[in-house]
Amino acid sequence: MAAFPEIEKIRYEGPESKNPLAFKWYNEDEVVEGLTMKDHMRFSVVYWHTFRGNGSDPFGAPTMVRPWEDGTDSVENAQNRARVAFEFIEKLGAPYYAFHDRDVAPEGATLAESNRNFDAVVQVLKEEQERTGIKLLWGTANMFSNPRFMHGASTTCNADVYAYAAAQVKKCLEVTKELGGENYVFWGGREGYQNLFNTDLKREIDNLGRFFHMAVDYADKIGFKGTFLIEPKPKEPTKHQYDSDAAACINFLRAYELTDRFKLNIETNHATLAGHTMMHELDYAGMQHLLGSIDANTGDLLLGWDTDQFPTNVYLTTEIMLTLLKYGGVAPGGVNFDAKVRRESFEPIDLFHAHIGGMDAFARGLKIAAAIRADGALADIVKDRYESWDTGIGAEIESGNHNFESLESYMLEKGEASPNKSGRQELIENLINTYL
Ligand code: XLS
Ligand code: NI
Ligand code: NI
Repeated sequence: MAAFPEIEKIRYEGPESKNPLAFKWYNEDEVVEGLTMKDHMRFSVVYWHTFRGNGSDPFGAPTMVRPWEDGTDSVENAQNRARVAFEFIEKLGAPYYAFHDRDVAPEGATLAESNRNFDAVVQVLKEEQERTGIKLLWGTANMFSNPRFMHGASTTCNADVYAYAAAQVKKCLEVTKELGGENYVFWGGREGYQNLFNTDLKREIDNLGRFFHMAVDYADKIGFKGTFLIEPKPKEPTKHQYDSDAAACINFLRAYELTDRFKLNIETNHATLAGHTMMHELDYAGMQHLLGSIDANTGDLLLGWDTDQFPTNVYLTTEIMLTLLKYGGVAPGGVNFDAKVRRESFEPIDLFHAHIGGMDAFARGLKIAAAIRADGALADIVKDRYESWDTGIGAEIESGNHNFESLESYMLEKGEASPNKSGRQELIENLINTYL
């Protein structure tokens, strides 16, 4: 039985359409900079918020109305939910999805039982992938919800829990491979600390590096070729997460010699929690060739936590798409909506409104970013700003032909530096608004 019988496949109707269940901007076959919108964005629906989010918050009970749920945590209910998930993703027209092991199947009393439950649901996921052509963008293991992970998983003080986490990632890698997953994500849900007095920082981070090497070794053993992605986040649930931002993750990856297999999955709300913009995090990862994928959402200026709202701000999506285009696109990553409907938006149809809005916001961002690039005015301003490096002393320095002594002689002879040019920030901000 269909879960959304009254909803047909969401179609592109153009900006003039008043139909809330149609795309106004996302036209999957439309070609922008030589690639279809579908291939530019590689949209992905998350299993956890969209099919497991129940609307509870620290102050209140679940609110979501999900008529397909039978109220139990059985494998049968999980299998049925998987079919509902694919009906939703198919009607939406997103090419990818992403999951945690424990979102898709119930945890059992033992690891072996959890693995059996997982396999039973994976069978349905596989059938549904084959039926619809929807693909797995990435898998990940939930190593933060169960109480055993209170001190962390790969950074825990309890070696048994570390072993449990390893076994869980091993299984999740096997499943991700079986389902053709294109990436594998590590978000360090409790990999951090609440208090440094009880924490052996070096031991925890060394063990984290060791854990990732074991993951790479096992991937090689089973022939999993997907990219590993670390998802930076500075806090929540711990007060300090080790993978706090792009720069911290990149330093870790280099120190533990993991940059050949790992990239970053950058999430908007995590960037803002870290005191950065999404554009900063993307640019930082991109310039180090470590930009792997994005978790698309947004926070709220008035709320200080990871609210995971759907992105609707076109200025934000323009910044994101401009930066993704700058680094050659997001593939083999994607634009994964790690976002949830508000607890007051409790009806199933709200899931459609939310995703349609996010996809349209990104489609507009893509078109605006492409227009900015085609026009070239912004690029010209930046080029002009750095013009002193293109010839003369700048070019000589950049080719490695100077040292402190030679630069001192240069400046002693010249006496004073050439005058600065205006940064033109306001002009640039006005210019960006002309494309919106
Ligand atoms: C939590 C993270 C999480 C990861 C997957 O804040 O965003 O949802 O994306 O474990
Ligand atoms: Ni998040
Ligand atoms: Ni995320």
